[in-house]
Amino acid sequence: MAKRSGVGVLAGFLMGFLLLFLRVGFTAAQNTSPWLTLSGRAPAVIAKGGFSGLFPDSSPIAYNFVSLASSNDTTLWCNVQLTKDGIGVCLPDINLDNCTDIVSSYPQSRTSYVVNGVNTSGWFSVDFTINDLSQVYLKQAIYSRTPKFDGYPILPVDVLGAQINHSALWLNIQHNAFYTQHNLSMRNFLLSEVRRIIVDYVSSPEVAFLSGIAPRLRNTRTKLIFRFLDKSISEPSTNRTYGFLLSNLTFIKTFASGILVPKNYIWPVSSDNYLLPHTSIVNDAHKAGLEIYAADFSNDNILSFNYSYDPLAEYLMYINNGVFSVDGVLTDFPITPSEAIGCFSQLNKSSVDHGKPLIISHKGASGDYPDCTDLAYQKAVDDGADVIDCPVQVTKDGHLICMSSIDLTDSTTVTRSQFSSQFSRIPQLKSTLGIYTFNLSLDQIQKNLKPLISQPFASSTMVRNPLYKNSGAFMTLSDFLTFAKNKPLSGVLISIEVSKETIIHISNPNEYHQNSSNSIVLKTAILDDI
Ligand SMILES: *[C@@H]1O[C@H](CO)[C@@H](O)[C@H](O)[C@H]1NC(C)=O
Ligand SMILES: *[C@@H]1O[C@H](CO)[C@@H](O)[C@H](O)[C@H]1NC(C)=O
Ligand SMILES: *[C@@H]1O[C@H](CO)[C@@H](O)[C@H](O)[C@H]1NC(C)=O
Ligand SMILES: *[C@@H]1O[C@H](CO)[C@@H](O)[C@H](O)[C@H]1NC(C)=O
Ligand SMILES: *[C@@H]1O[C@H](CO)[C@@H](O)[C@H](O)[C@H]1NC(C)=O
Ligand SMILES: *[C@@H]1O[C@H](CO)[C@@H](O)[C@H](O)[C@H]1NC(C)=O
Ligand SMILES: *[C@@H]1O[C@H](CO)[C@@H](O)[C@H](O)[C@H]1NC(C)=O
Ligand SMILES: *[C@@H]1O[C@H](CO)[C@@H](O)[C@H](O)[C@H]1NC(C)=O
Ligand SMILES: *[C@@H]1O[C@H](CO)[C@@H](O)[C@H](O)[C@H]1NC(C)=O
Ligand SMILES: *[C@@H]1O[C@H](CO)[C@@H](O)[C@H](O)[C@H]1NC(C)=O
Ligand SMILES: CC(=O)N[C@H]1CO[C@H](CO)[C@@H](O)[C@@H]1O
Repeated sequence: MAKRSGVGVLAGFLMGFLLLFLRVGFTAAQNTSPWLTLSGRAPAVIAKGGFSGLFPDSSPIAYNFVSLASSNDTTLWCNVQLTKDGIGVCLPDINLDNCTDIVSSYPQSRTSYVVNGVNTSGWFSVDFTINDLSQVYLKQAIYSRTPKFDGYPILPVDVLGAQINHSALWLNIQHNAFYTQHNLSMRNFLLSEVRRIIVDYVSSPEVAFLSGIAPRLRNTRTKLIFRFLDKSISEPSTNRTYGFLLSNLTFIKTFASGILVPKNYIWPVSSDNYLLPHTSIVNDAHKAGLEIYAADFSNDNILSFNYSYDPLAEYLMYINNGVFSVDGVLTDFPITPSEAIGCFSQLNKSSVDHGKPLIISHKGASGDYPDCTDLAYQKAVDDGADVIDCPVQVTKDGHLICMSSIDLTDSTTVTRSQFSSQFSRIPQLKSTLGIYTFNLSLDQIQKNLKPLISQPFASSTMVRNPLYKNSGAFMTLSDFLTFAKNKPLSGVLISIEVSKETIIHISNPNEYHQNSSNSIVLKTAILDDI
């Protein structure tokens, strides 16, 4: 499943960008093998507040960017709030303090209201007219994302529908009960809106709201979608938990044509971040005649180790797993599901190029297993790499071994072995101390050391799968070539990072260090015939 996991580890969303620009012009799939969605069509990509992974959620730039960086059938999602004068605007949060700079224009207007039974303090759209809000600007609400694009105006739903290019529109009505308490009618807003603009989907977590408008929207193109929240939360109009409501999808079908669920309703994740077996909800929903959409996808929040931080791998688990496909995904980064659907689903594995560009592994699938081990190379082959790579180092007794670093402290447990004190300082290689491959014999390495998974992003808390941190076996160059012989590869790459010559010729150790940390190979060879 993890198509590219470990095969060159870059932040997943950046890869998404690169791939898009290589592949502009693809269309969402019209494959020969049918999708396992309810309709048999490709799953929908729903851009939550536009391209909100990069730009402030619901800003004009976030919505406009979707048409540049997503498949052309992407649906735009707007989370509707109502102003004091009854205008619908797109804002991701009922509390404006969370997503705008309102505190600077209206510092005195903080209030508290009960929202679904919870006393909530902040700034609320019910206290401001659309004119008041013209002085308020959107800001990035997730602090790990860039604030560079803060400062765009709040967008009325009308303007989104009429002036921003899109192929479909999804309005989410999260807080009908709250607006009703404030004498504002979401129902009236919506019924007048559908006369002015085309609304493809309306979702809400409130049963009474959807069942109330369902008769009015029957025989229109607007689909009603019931949104499930966390299973323990009570649905405000039935006073039943969402977990309870899930047990009767026939009831949901009486007023909705689909459901939207948190993604963990489908693939639950354990408390230590491993993916548990999938539930039966997708097939259950389809059996009940309901479409099912999955929410909460974002490239910078990939929690389960099973995905190796590869958001593409995550989408493929929901749309191309051989058992079911959701009917759509709600995402902050619409480019990635666009790729998953348009480029990486239903690939013909037996065709020579697997339908994709040449993929060269980076020390095997080193995001999943310790660098250059048998397990890392096997995973790279399983993931569809075309070329696997061996950085060659030399042992004391002259054997050639695949090892990502000449310094054993980088990728083995040498510091916890009987050789832990055999440090040397070799300025041509490293300004600090190291224990080098050429200081131990092959036998000493294989018998006494274990591989150690690399952790290039551990400082940003992206820790690699602890289950495999010392797994796998070291491989000599000869083991590597034997392994590669019968595999469906187009070649191997052998890199010689440090030769006698380079050590002699590099006089400035910093210069070498810079090259080696970028893994630039000084001599490479692609062998077509293994
Ligand atoms: C998307 O692009 C494809 C070809 O590039 C085109 O055939 C299709 O009509 C477009 N769809 C929409 C909704 O614009
Ligand atoms: C958003 O608002 C809620 C209260 O509605 C608050 O608990 C939360 O901390 C806020 N988040 C941010 C990012 O401001
Ligand atoms: C809600 O919280 C605010 C601030 O914490 C407090 O002043 C107010 O009295 C509370 N309202 C209710 C109804 O509990
Ligand atoms: C919408 O897209 C069409 C065709 O791609 C283009 O001609 C038009 O200028 C776009 N409109 C806006 C408001 O961007
Ligand atoms: C809503 O309207 C009712 C009846 O007209 C009134 O009693 C109530 O105070 C209003 N509530 C708000 C929040 O304006
Ligand atoms: C919801 O259920 C709780 C406890 O079961 C009860 O106290 C409350 O009155 C109910 N609310 C409504 C609106 O039925
Ligand atoms: C499920 O909902 C349907 C339709 O509302 C109803 O007829 C049926 O009795 C419900 N089943 C259960 C087990 O509650
Ligand atoms: C996730 O990874 C764990 C550990 O490798 C494995 O036991 C589990 O089966 C995987 N989950 C799925 C759904 O493949
Ligand atoms: C997959 O590719 C193989 C080899 O090119 C070809 O023979 C086969 O027909 C393809 N299968 C499909 C379903 O396209
Ligand atoms: C490691 O090997 C180098 C080169 O042969 C040698 O100079 C150094 O003393 C050795 N270090 C140890 C601790 O054996
Ligand atoms: C092979 C290679 O890329 N060598 C580079 C090492 O770094 C120096 C200085 O940064 C470059 O000039 C070399 O081209």
